[in-house]
Amino acid sequence: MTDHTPTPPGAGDTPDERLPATVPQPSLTAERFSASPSVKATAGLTPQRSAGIVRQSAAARWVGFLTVIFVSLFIVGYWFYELGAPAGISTARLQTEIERQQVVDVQRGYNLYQANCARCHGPNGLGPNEPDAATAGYIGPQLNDQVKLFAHLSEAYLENVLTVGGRYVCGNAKSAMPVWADTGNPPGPLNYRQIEELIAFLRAPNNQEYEVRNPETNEPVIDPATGQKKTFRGWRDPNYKPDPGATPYPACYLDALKGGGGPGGSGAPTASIDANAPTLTLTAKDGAASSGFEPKTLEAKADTAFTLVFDNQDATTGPHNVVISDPNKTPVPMGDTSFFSGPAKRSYAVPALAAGTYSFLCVVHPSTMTGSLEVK
Ligand code: HEC
Ligand SMILES: [Cu+2]
Repeated sequence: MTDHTPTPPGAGDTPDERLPATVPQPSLTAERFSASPSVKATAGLTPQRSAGIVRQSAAARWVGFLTVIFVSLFIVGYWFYELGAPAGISTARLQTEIERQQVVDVQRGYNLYQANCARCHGPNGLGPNEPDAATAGYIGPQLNDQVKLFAHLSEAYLENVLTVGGRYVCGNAKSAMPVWADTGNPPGPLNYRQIEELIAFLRAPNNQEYEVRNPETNEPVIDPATGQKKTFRGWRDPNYKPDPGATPYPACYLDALKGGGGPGGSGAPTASIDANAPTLTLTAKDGAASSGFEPKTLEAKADTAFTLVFDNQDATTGPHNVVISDPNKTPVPMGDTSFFSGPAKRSYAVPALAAGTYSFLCVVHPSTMTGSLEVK
């Protein structure tokens, strides 16, 4: 290999011979690419390249199609998620959220009620009709009453009562019920959330069961007797409808207790006062809610009707009334025994009573304002 070795013949002596054999120009036959011949000519696409384009654009259309399907399904799915699927399959997301919040409010309202209101309105909201009213002396009116809950104890009314205090109820400036809302004048102890929670509890339906939660830890409270979670129900019957002819509940609950319909009234017609009948007098001095009636013992003659005069001189501790119960704890009919605020006097016609020991009490203050009536 010292000198020039001749190139073997046919191995591209000339540049021309080294070029690959020219591919004959294809005739573009694919019907689908029937662009004008001039375009085809300038594009100069090979069949492979055209086939590639066909495949590519088909894939692109698939991608587009699937994207549209995906987005549409997503919209439909989200629609149902947000607004609730038909036929009750699922509830709207916001509705579910509202219900959950409602339950939390009712549970907190229950604790607020037990801590602040139960001592006057009773743990069950029955006020003077609570089973232990005689010893506990609940002075607040009954709240757990379908007639009241139906329209009278509306959200707006409750908010006003809790903001203004008991004087909002019957206009009694000396009402025993204080202001609760911190927006009141003077400000009460509860903030606006607590007021909302209380209202949620007072208006909670009685067809739903709620867990009692520990106010501090928010853990469910376990009943030691049963080992089960403690629960409570709302008060309001959502299906309650007053009688069509019934008069709406009066603005002031005292009016509803008038006319013998109230506690102890027993619906007896008011007997007219006999001027010649003997008279007994009961007095409620200022602060009678704690000091009670004077005197604590009355004496009456057996089988003789008499007039009971109730001299309510108490201008500070709220309305009072007086009812007499026979030895079997049955109220003695003596007319309208509704509460009234002092100073004022009322007289009751008490019918002839058989001998025995009777009791009298103020339904608003049954633990302190009580005494006995000896009929001999
Ligand atoms: C110190 C006793 C007392 C406490 C505590 C109390 N209340 Fe009252 N409440 C009353 C009295 C008394 C009335 C009647 C008002 C009047 O005659 O002046 C009343 C009236 C009401 C009324 C109006 C009832 C009606 O028929 O219109 C509502 C509602 C009420 N209270 C809710 C509550 C709530 C809720 C709480 C707890 C935050 C509460 N009360 C705590 C004594 C109390
Ligand atoms: Cu009283």
